[in-house]
Amino acid sequence: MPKTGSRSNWEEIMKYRAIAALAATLATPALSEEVTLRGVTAFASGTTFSRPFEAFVERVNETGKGVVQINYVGGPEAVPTFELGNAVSAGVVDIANNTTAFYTNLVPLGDALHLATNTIQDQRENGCFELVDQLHQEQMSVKYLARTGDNIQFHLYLTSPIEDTDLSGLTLRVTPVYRAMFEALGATPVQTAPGEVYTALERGSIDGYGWPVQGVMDLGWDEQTNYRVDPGFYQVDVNFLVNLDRWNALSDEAKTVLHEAALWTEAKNAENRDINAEEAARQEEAGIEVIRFEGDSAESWLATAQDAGWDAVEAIDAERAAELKACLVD
Ligand code: 173
Repeated sequence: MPKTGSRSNWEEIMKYRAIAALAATLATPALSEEVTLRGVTAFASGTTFSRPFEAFVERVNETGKGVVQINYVGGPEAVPTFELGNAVSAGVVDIANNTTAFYTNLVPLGDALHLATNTIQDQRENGCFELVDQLHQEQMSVKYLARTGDNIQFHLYLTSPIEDTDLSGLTLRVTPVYRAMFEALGATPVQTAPGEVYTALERGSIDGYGWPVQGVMDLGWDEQTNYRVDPGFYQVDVNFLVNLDRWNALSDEAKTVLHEAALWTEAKNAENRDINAEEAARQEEAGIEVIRFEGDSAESWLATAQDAGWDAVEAIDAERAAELKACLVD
């Protein structure tokens, strides 16, 4: 082959290679594989505190076509309630719907989240979101993606009436949410997953339990419940957590899909006020009577809730507790 021809051939090859390399670079995002995340919820599938996550999954599977999808595996039948924190931390699960009360073993200061009096929208604005995200990343190796449950309070439910805020002599089902408060009021706490509450009531091994205003009917607990104590206290936090390695490996496009669906979900927290009222009416229809503390009793009930709650968080880490309190409490 003539020398010139060989050179031009060589140049052609090099040119082709350069174009091919450039094309490959440009084509990478379009050709990148759709990522599928394994999702698990800490609450029974189809019940109140799984529903926002289920709507989120549906949303992501719609808006994230070709980019990111969530394979919703299920609830505590797939991963036991108090194990889900470890599972998402270790990457056995990629994305979890979980409340801090179920993973205090990993993020003890998470107990501060239900003491918030502002909303997740406020927390995104005032920097609290970053602080909470940082805690989750450092202590649990998860990305804190979203918070649901704003505007929903917790209550004490009972099988027999009480006269005042003294809970001594009562054995009450708790999670870390209620423990400090109920103990401060003299109760004997017994920690169980939600899945064990019905049986505990049926057997008479507990006199009552802590639970939010929503969800009692979903779980059929109204059959074993005679009283709800008002006022409610604290504010539910049910969070979406993504395994940190998995999150970091996602494309920017996939992260955006998840982030936008998170904000979309959080905007729906506003609907909880109406749902609370509907649920309270349904409880009344089901025969659950309200024991309402008024005046000084109400004040001391709520003050004990706040004080005992923050004392417990401060005992874990006073400095960080103060930082959290400054941005979670109005
Ligand atoms: O009572 C509980 O199991 C609990 O702590 C909780 C937290 C958030 C939502 C629902 C229940």
